[in-house]
Amino acid sequence: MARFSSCHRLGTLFKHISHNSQHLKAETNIKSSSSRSMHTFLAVAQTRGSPLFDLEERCKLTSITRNLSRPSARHISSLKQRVNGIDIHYEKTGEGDHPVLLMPGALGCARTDFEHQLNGLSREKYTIIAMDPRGYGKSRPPDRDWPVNFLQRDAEDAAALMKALSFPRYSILGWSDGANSTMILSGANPGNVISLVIWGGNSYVSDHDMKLYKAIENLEKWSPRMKQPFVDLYGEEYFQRMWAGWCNVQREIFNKRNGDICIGSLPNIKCSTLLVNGVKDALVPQEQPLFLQKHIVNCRMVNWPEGKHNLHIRYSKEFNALAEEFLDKEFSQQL
Ligand code: TYC
Repeated sequence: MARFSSCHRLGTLFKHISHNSQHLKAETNIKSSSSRSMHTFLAVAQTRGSPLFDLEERCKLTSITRNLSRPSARHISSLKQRVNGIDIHYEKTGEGDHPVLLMPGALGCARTDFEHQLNGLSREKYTIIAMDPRGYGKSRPPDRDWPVNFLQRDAEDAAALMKALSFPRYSILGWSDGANSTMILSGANPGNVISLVIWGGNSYVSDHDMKLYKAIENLEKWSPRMKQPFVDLYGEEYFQRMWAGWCNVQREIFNKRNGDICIGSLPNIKCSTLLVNGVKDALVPQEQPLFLQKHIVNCRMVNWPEGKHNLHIRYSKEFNALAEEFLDKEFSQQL
């Protein structure tokens, strides 16, 4: 963080980046073939583009896939592995030579966030490990707590999990907070990561984010439909406690770490990185992917014009195809 400590607020400082296209290194546009009609949502009266709208959409889409007792289209094993003193739950499928770790977003877990990848990515090419970070999903106990370095801790748990499962080298797909912990893992363990696919991540907390937290913090403003999947997963009390913890720790990162989530890790990411940019992501403004693209050495950004925060769920077929093409190329080059 030392390098950036002179900046009063990173978000303000780097806002100009989103207007400055000369930072683009390799950038591709993707056409979303899916043309689903927009859903009508209840309660909170969100307008398109508002953070709650995106959250609601994520919840609705994940609730479609969230029924944990539903038989899966393919065999997925639910397993536990003790790492760093706790039992980490993970889902495993596939028998391919290429190990791929999936890292979920805030409050999410393997089954809520990656049902479409667990069922959709090739089981012949990949061995897929989707992890529930500690305190999320079925990686309880312990309950989750919120040290300011909670994403570093998730990164260490994930690296330890893959080591314990005897995967010395693997690729990672990381979404949102999972993208952030994945960038930390890759920066700290460059020798272990074959390639990286990230989307919905943010490497710093900006003024914009602080305003966003104010809008989404109060659970009373969430519609029942929005809350229900989390309540089903965690129960009302634990969900409320976790959400408060997550919002608080973002503020702590802003105040105590000058907003730095994982900026220092970016130059240490040596592997080839595919950054999928949901152009309509209402949670993560465009300055964030542009910043990542600028600071990750070997980074290709693909713009998804219709993509929102949950693009891997909404456009799962296209997303999986894009990820597979990238993963396969990187894997063949390292052989
Ligand atoms: N990182 C959050 C997640 O994992 C999404 C998010 C990003 C929320 C930025 C707010 O300002 C924000 N779902």
